[in-house]
Amino acid sequence: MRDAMKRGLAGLLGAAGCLAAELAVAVPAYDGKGADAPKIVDPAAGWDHLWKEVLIDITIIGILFALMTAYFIWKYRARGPGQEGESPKLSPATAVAWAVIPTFVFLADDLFVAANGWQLWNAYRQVPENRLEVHLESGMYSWDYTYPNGVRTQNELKVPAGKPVLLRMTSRDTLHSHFIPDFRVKEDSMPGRTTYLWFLPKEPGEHLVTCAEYCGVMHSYMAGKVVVVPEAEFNAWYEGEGTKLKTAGTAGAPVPAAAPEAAPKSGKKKSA
Ligand SMILES: [Cu+2]
Repeated sequence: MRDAMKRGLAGLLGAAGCLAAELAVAVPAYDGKGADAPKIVDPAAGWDHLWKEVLIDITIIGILFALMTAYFIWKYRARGPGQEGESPKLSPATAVAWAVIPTFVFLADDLFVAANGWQLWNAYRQVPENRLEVHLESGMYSWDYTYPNGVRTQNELKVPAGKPVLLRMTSRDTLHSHFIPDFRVKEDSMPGRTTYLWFLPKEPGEHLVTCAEYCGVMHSYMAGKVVVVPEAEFNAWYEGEGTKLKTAGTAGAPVPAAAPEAAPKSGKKKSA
């Protein structure tokens, strides 16, 4: 019986070792263009990585618990009519070990996941220097983007592939949440405050934008898209639209500056 208990505890410790080794992997970095381009830590890749870690961990923990429970049910079963099964007589030290060791094993795993989550959160808040910065005003029920040259679009954010995009966001009415599932980013926008999010579109393509904060009866229709195009195509569009604005003499008002408390820190911790 003692041996069985020891084997159980050894199994738990072994599983803890596996979890620790698997969790020690750092958030993967995205290799930017060119050898001397600064490495951009892509939060989307980190998000996927962390999500996989959580799935692996809860699977290992779940299987471990199920196996041990099944084993104990079988081992201490009733062996005849009128018999209720026989539980082991534990010494105080063994009883304490059974309570404390599993608790710390799984707490340790929680702390590893939390530490990786903290690292990932920092990657989400560290905006790369070389970025396209777009102002977003959300409202019932549209996403209104303003580019640095005054060009405005609605419900469609056109961006170049391979360049980080920073959105400085506010709202003209109530709370909204700008959610781009493919880029694993979601951030609230609200009146009187500027919030921000950034993402790294790598390849040309289209990605859904949706509102993730119930904002009114048409909330579910508040959808848009991010259109990622090759850099040359983006530049041609951007300059073309800018020229049209200048010619028409209706260039948009300057993009409002971000509120100081919302100013994102750059990769080098300078204020943006
Ligand atoms: Cu909304």
